[in-house]
Amino acid sequence: MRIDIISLFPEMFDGPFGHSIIKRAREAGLLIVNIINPRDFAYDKHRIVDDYPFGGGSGMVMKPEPLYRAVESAKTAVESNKRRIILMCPGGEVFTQHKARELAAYDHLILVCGHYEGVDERIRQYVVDEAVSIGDYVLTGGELPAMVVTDAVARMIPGVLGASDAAVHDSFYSGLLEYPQYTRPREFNGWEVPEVLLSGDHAKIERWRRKQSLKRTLERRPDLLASCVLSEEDAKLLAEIKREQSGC
Ligand code: 4FV
Repeated sequence: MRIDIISLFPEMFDGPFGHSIIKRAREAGLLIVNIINPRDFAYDKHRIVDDYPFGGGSGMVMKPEPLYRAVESAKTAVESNKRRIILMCPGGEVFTQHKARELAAYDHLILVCGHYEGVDERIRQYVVDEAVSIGDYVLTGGELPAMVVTDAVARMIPGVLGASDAAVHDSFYSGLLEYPQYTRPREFNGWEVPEVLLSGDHAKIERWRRKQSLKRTLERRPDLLASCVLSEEDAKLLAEIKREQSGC
């Protein structure tokens, strides 16, 4: 997969994309990340990329021309019929694991990072395919959201997480919160590891983990429980959890 990111601050990406899993994925050629600075497409003497909002108001708005040309340069640089152009902004569809899996099916993503008060509306209207938000809060720029999307999508690329099925055990993969994880030592500060995990009985361990995921999701994110597909076994486990919670 190739991800072109349109940003006025290319250096911001050095850190997050220069370490660990993303760095290895890039070195392995599983992921190409390229940052394009719209200022390189501002041809006036002062290379202006933002201007005052029509109609007045505080702050500056990113101009359409440098952004348009930057996106066009990314489109012409790569032959692709599975491309998605996304504007990172608070008004977009809220990003989820489901969205990450959907975007991982493309082979070319172009992520447009706004800054200041945002980008000229004609970019959202005529240049991008969709807008995506990482959450209902306002950031100083679209760079952090672009990093979040890149990280979550990269994990879904086969081979990026090493063990091919690692992502399958993800939180949210099954729509439930993840089960608790433990590692050595067995006892720490008098804090024990649940016996079942040391039993070697994989069926019991799988059942315990599924029950823990259901219990956590019921307690912390019942909204998720409502939207995921539960098996017969899950229904039995949920009844068991509720009985235990009601002390019966
Ligand atoms: C944002 C978000 C976000 C808004 C104005 C950048 C800022 C500035 N993007 N999810 N939340 N963007 O706050 O994606 O241009």
